[in-house]
Amino acid sequence: MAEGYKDKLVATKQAWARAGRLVTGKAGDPEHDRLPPGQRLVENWPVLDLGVQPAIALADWQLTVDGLVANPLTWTYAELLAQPQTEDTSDIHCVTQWSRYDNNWTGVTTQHLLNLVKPLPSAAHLVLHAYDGYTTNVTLEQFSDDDCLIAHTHDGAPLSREHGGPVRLVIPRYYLWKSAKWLKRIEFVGADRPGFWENRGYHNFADPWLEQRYG
Ligand SMILES: Nc1nc2c(c(=O)[nH]1)N[C@H]1C(S)=C(S)[C@@H](COP(=O)(O)O)O[C@H]1N2
Ligand SMILES: [Mo]
Repeated sequence: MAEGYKDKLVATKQAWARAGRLVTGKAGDPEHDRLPPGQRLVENWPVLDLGVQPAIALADWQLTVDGLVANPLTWTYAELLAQPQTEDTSDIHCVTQWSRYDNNWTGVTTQHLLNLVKPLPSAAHLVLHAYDGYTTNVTLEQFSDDDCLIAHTHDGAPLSREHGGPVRLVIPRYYLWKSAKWLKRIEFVGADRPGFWENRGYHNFADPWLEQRYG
């Protein structure tokens, strides 16, 4: 594991995944409920990561989008801001059983990005790479959700370093470990490639309404 990672915390969470901790076994109904099964509402915003919170100056931040796309690209922070900006409010759900309502995000929609890079027909999966070495995987379909943002602003303020600033992914329909903080690279691939937590017992798809905590 990379230097500075909280190895003990990772081992504990991996053991919880093996033991199926925190699973209630109930299915939720997003049509009628707001809180997915087994979750409790928090007003604060907990910080969870591997213990390495990279400091990336705005002048140094870059996002590379590559792999199976017709038009790979790299954005500087200024180039990200020069794209059409979208504001969206969504709830976030963490696998460690807390949910936080009404997070107001500003950023670039993944739909806009997809229109620019044009995934090849073979690009069914994505790997999100972060500046701390973290990775997580999503399907192209998950990534295409209209509330999925490459976000730089939260509740009107620049996203703080501890929560993934300058830029993180926000994919609110899935457990929060899919929302890569300190986003560095979006790689389009043909075959699914599980990421950091998916390789340690977390569910590959991570739908909180189906309580897909572990898989
Ligand atoms: N780059 C990176 N992104 C990450 C993580 C991480 O360790 N590194 N942890 C994930 C996990 S497990 C969670 S629960 C959320 C926590 O986001 P927050 O600290 O903003 O609440 O970030 C996710 N994204
Ligand atoms: Mo997490």
